Amino acid sequence: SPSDPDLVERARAAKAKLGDKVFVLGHHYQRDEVIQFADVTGDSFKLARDAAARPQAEYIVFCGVHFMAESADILTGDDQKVVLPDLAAGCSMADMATAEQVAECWDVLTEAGIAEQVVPVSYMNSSADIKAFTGKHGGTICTSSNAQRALDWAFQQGEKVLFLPDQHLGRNTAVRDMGMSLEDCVVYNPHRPNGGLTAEELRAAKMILWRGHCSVHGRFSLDSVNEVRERIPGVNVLVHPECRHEVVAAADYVGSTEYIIKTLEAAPAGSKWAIGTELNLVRRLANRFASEDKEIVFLDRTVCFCSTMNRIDLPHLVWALESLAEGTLVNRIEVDKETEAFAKLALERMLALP
Ligand code: CIZ
Ligand code: SF4
Repeated sequence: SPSDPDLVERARAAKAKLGDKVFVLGHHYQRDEVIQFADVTGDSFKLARDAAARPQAEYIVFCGVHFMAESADILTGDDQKVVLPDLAAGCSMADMATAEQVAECWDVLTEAGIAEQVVPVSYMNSSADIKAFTGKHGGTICTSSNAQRALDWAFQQGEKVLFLPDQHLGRNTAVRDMGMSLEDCVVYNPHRPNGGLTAEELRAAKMILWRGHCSVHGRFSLDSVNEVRERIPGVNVLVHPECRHEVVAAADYVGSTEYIIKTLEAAPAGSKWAIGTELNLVRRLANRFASEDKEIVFLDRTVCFCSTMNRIDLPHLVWALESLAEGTLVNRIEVDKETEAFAKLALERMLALP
């Protein structure tokens, strides 16, 4: 739906008034009405780095979700203030691993006598607290583009990996990309005593997967893949590694949002694609490539937008920009110094991955 012209004008005016003082980041999963005001678009890690490369921007308006704004605060300078236009824009996956639960898990691993062999690897989609836990215990962060390199590194440091918080990315990387078996993986459920695992099971496992998942990508099913193949003969199925293992196993191509975009850019005219990632991005790509005769459809028509990503809408963006233009700092996301230092350690290990 087209954006309200009055709001478009107000966003434009507030942004013009702020000039170089503001830098607007737009995650690939944001609405079109918001993306039109983004100075740069990307995945969460690329955006955090883009913000850090703009030290003259005093205000970083992050159109994305809470953990992304935290990551941007961690990677940007102290005098750069990160603003999240709606504080209710969280991520259900990141919320599935709290600091208390992860500390309890570490106690369970200690009790089982294996904590010293375990290296934590945490997906970018996690809170600053979880990133700090990871840094403190010798682990690294990963994205969906470098998860395999992160795991290779981790298995040089220790015998086992605790993968947080997305079980699917952890399992898909271990099994699909690294040749481990499903039996090498166990799932730690933070809502069950001892994670629902015996000490023997923990000792036998190579990958201890946290029981988290994405509420959007986790909804694509094997039926989604089978149905789209029947409906569109010759279709290429391209999915994000946050999808379930059976979906990834049945897909033709698997990769991060940046990989999905590059794959479609390079796709030949006349090709057909079913994409398993967030709907705002899939719709934009379908429109963008329609003129090049590439047919792009959403993998499963019953799956919806990421509801928390969609909380950032044009009214919230206008409110944030106008407040900043009037000199009022609103919705600042600020990670405390100690958390920031350990989280940064984990992020720096990722940056140093071979
Ligand atoms: O699923 C998400 O939220 C992704 C892909 C986030 C990111 O890292 O950009
Ligand atoms: Fe979180 Fe999934 Fe939404 Fe990404 S798409 S912000 S992982 S709930």
